[in-house]
Formats: sequence, structure tokens, C-alpha cells
Amino acid sequence: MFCYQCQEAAKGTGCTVRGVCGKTEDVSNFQDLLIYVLKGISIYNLKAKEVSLYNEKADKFIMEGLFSTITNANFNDEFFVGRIRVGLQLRNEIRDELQKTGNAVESNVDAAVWFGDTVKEFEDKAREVGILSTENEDVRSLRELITYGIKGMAAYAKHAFVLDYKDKDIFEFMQKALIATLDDSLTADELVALTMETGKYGVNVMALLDSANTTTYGNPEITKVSIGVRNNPGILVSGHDLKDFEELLKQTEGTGVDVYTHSEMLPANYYPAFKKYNHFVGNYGNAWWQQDKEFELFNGPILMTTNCLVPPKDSYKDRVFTTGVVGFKGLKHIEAEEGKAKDFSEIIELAKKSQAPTEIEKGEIVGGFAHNAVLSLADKVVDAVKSGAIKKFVVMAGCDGRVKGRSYYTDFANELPQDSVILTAGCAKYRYNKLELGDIGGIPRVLDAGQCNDSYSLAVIALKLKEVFGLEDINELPIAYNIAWYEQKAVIVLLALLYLGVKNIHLGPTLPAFLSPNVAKVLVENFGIGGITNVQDDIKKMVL
Ligand code: SF4
Ligand code: SF3
Repeated sequence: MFCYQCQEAAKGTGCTVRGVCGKTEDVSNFQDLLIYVLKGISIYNLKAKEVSLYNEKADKFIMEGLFSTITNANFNDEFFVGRIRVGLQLRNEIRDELQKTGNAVESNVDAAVWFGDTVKEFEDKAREVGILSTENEDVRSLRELITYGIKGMAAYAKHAFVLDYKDKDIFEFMQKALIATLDDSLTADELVALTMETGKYGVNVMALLDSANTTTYGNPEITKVSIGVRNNPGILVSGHDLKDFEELLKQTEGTGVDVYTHSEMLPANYYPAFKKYNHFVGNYGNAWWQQDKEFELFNGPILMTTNCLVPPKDSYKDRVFTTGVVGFKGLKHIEAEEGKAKDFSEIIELAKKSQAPTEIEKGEIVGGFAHNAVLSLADKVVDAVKSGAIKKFVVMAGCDGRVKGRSYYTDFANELPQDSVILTAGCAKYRYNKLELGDIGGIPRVLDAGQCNDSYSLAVIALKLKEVFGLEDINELPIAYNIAWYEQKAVIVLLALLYLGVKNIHLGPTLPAFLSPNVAKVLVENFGIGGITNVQDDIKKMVL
């Protein structure tokens, strides 16, 4: 195996024996092979689109396939073997359909023609098609940067898809990008251009999801979220899928079972559509990597709707349920029957027999500062900037992770001058969202827009401020970017920001292992991307 797609890649270079995340060698290899199979499907499916044989089944399969390989989503080898088999069949179906209709694609690309059926054949093939099969390290770096970008894009596309928001162009782009990663004729410059195009579709997919979420559930509102517990048994919901969350809320209504959010589900508390449920209590715990302790103490069942799942401990394993693309051998998986809602009754029955959660915190946190809420405060914000009460906004969005060095972000937030405001989204916020940082004339010093995909809101806010202040360039705004990354959704967020022209983004706690020195140089020279050093120096550089 070789995997370097996340920030915790072993030794800062790549996991080669077993993932730091817990991913086993066979799962990692099968994930590589699944991506390879998706490339083969894409070759035929794009042609099918040209001749009006485009098939939503393939779009969905490719989107889910990409999403399932994201860090901490699916650890189940059998899942990937199954998907590889179905994928090969699907590819051949589309190929045959094209042939039948006189539109045959004559491709000698291996991904378009290779076929296997047994696990052994899959294992052998997987070893040939991994990341290291691209020898040139710069080409490999760009191919993987694009691949991780579209993995993040697929995750967001899927959340929009379940709410019936789809964009054919986004599907088509993902497939075009997959094919491009096989094309040896592309120059480094062309791959850089494709990387930027990935950012463009990153903006599109986040806009699509924003519209799906706000149209379906209303605009997030500024909200005080309880972080304590009640005495009823509860269900804890983690991940990013709001549709699953809604369904669970509906099915638990009147059962005497409370519902809490965990990690990236916290922003569900900000949506008007969910506030009407009295048994929706608030948020329990912190970012994903603390789940081994927090799930233990929660006492009731836990539903993982997306990443980030940590391989569960035996002590609470029988209370963890997965759904969607999440998977782990031995955990119960809930899937909807065709045309029906997911049935969460098994989780609810288990909850009824569980003890109430053990209290780990008390009090409230405030969030819900997505674009609509912040723009309704625009006058106040603009006045505060004009009067000098707010001197700087610091975007600290992104991911959290388990490495010790991430305490940097807590220290950074604490040490920031009092006249600066943090704009955040994603689970990165847990490093500072419970600090007493106060407010500036009623504007809290930490404004949480929501999940990592709601980083889109931060871009909308920045563009609006640019307009209000009559600036030419988004980089003239008093905004610094100190972004924490971990997995591939942060990659698409980063590419989206680059596409929007944001410069001088600091990325930490370490730069991605998949950036070769030359590719890193391109990002530094064209976009001023940099790493982080220490809190004092970075505050001087970014804020003062
Ligand atoms: Fe290693 Fe991260 Fe890949 Fe897991 S996802 S195997 S931790 S690089
Ligand atoms: Fe967090 Fe996994 Fe990325 Fe959605 S839950 S931000 S790490």
C-alpha cells in the first residue's frame, strides 16, 4: 500500500504498512483499484453523454465511489471488493450499450479494458495501479492533488444529491478529471490548469450544496447550542449528512429518546428546520478524533453518516451504526430500501435501553454565522471595520486532527489581538470554539459558519465585503487565511479558494505530503501559499 492523501500520512511522507487512520493494506489497495475502475467507467460514460446515453446510475456510482475512499469513511475490504465488481459490470454495460447503438469507443487504455472477478485478481491488479505507478513525482503530485480535490467534490455533491440537487456539469467534470489522471500526454502546465478547474467546480459544488441545504432546511441562524446533557437516553449523530439527521429526528420524535450532534454535525443546530424538535438537545463532545473517549461516555447508540470514523473500540462497538458510504466490518450498516426512507428503528430501540449520556461539559456555544446571518449584520460589521474596532478577520476554517502540533491553533486563537475576529467552518473550530474570546461590539470573536463545506459562506462574505468596500481585489480585504487541513474535503476547499483568487493562504499543521517540491513551488510562487511556523511569528506575519 501507499497512501499519502491526508495530513497524518506516516512520517510526513505516506503510509506503507497500515494507515495511521487505521486503514489496512488491503483496504488501501482496493481503494486504489476502485478509483482505477471509476476511470474506466468514465471513459465510456463521457462518450455516452455525447450521444445522449448518459446514465445517472454511472454518475452516482462514480460520485459514491470517490466519496467512499475519503479518509476515515470506509474501512471495509468487502465493501470495496463489491464496488469493484459492480463497477466493472457497469463499465461493460455502458461499453456494450455504446457498441449496440453504433457509438463504440475503441479504447486501448488499460482501465477501459482490464477485467477481473476474483479477490486474488483484484489484489494483483491493485498493486499495479497504486499512486506510485506514476513515476514522475511532479506528475504524480498533480494527479493526486486533482484526485483528492474530486474526492472532496464528490462528498459535497453527494450531500446535495440526497436533497435532490444535482449538476450534470459537476459529474462530468469529475469524470473528465479522472480520465485526465491516466493521460500521459498532458504536460505539467495542463495539469496545473486542470487543478484550477477543479477549484472552479469546487466553488460550484459548494454553492450547489449551500443552496440545497438552505432551501431545504432554511438559512442557518445565529444560535446558542447547549453542550450539556439531559437525563433521557440519547442518540449521537456524527458526520456531515443533514438528510440522515433529519430522518433520524423525525423517527425519534415522541419516543422519549433525545438526539445530539457530534463533531461536524454540530451546525445542524443552526438550521430552523431542526430547531422545532424538542428532543434535539444540542452538541455532545468535540472533533472526530476524540470519539474513542466520547462515544464511550455517551452510553447510547451513535450514527456515523460520513467521515470521520475512528476504528471503534470493543467497549462501544456494538453501539455504532454506519450509513451511506461509511463502513467498518462488524458495525451494523443502515441502508434505505429503494424508494424508501432509511429505517432507524433498530438504533432507536437500542437507545431506549441505554443510559442517558454522561455529562462531559456544560454550557453553551454560539454559531450559525453562515453568509445570510453575517450579511444581515453587514452594517454592524462594516462600521466596526471602518471605526477600527475590527482590524482583521482571520479565516481559520478546515479540519481538526489528532496530532499534538494542532494545539498551535488554540494558542493562535488565544494570542490573536483583541481587535481580530476568527471566521471558521469545519471541525477545525473545536480547537478554539470553547475559549472565552469575547466579542467586539456584540460581534463574537469566533464566527462559525458551519461545516467544512460552509467555507463557501466565508467566500461569499469576503466577496460581499469586497463589494461594500469598493475594492478591486479580494486580497485587499483585511482578511488573513490560516487554514488547518486533514482530509480531502479540505483539499477541494483550498482549491476553491485559490480559484476565487485568494492569495497567501497558510496551510497547516504541515503541508501535504502529496505536494512534490516543484508543485509546492508553483503554489508558493503563484498563490503565496505557505506553511505555519510558531504562533508569535505567524501572528506578526498574518495579522499585525
Ligand atoms: Fe495514511 Fe492518511 Fe492514507 Fe490513512 S488516509 S492511510 S492516515 S495517508
Ligand atoms: Fe472534520 Fe473529518 Fe475534515 Fe468536514 S470531520 S472537516 S476532518
